[in-house]
Amino acid sequence: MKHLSIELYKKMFLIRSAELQIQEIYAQDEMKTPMHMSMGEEAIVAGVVGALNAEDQVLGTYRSHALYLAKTGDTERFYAEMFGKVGGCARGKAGSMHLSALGQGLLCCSAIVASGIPVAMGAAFANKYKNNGKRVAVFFGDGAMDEGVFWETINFCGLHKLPILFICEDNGFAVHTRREKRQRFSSDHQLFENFGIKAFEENTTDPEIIYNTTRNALNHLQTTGQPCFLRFHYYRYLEHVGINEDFDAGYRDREEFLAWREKDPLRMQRQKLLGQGVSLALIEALEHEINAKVEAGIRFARQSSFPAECETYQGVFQCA
Ligand SMILES: Cc1ncc(C[n+]2csc(CCOP(=O)(O)OP(=O)(O)O)c2C)c(N)n1
Repeated sequence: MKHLSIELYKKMFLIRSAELQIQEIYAQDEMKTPMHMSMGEEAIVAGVVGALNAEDQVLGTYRSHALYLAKTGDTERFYAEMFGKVGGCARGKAGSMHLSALGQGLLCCSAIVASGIPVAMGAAFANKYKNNGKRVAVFFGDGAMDEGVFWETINFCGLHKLPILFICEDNGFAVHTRREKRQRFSSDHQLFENFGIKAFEENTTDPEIIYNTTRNALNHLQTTGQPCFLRFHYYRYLEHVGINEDFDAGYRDREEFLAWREKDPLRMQRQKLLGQGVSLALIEALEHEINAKVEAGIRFARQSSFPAECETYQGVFQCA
């Protein structure tokens, strides 16, 4: 139990530490890619990825720094991609919004809302066909549920009992529009049951609750073959895109943020570890080690070169 608490804290600390560095560096204009920051959602990604096996596959959105870091633990290819360098996970061509790590099961991330969802269905279909035991978890925001392709995919996956978890990282906003102004439905259980999909929901910043909910969903998948839909609520700390706060933009209140910030996943988990008797010295040593890994990633990225011009059309789809 203590081991799990520490492992989840390490995943979350890596994500937060890496993004704090981005916040500092981005202002210097060394990174040209748009930034959709994960700050506030660390517990979801840490808990879900922590519950999956290493060979399981994940797909994400343009807001996937957390997913990449939790699934791979890598900082070098991560930062090199942010800097647009050849050492990056996509040789500097993808930027922050299209991270991938095929060898570690991160199949793709995409800037087109909901576009990863049918791709995840294809991966789950292939896994079932090959009978290889791999599960797929596809991450998306509540805004992706406004897209028709989400419902087509839900229908097909429910019908064919594909081994897939739908992970909705629900921050209640699509850019600046609240969910209540976009969606008529509110309760998931009946809705998804009609498609043969079991729904779970948690409103928590505790990664262990998210871990356990995901384990329950995986057990359900294992025993019934039914795909699962998991809605996890969180609060986006920063603006939709960018590294700043936006509480003066008029679509949300700072008070809302402060209430969530009280339950900040990093602070809560650190307190939990201390309460479990983990020494402050050990926690600080882990944090120090992770910060060093983050700094090493940034050094690697700065030393990596920009792709040569002749690489422009390599590794990308081209029309004849
Ligand atoms: C198909 C499509 N429509 C619109 C956009 C513009 N857009 C980018 S992000 C976004 C909101 C998505 O909100 P959500 O899915 O809740 O994710 P979040 O940004 O909150 O993580 C929109 C409408 C897009 N990228 N793709």
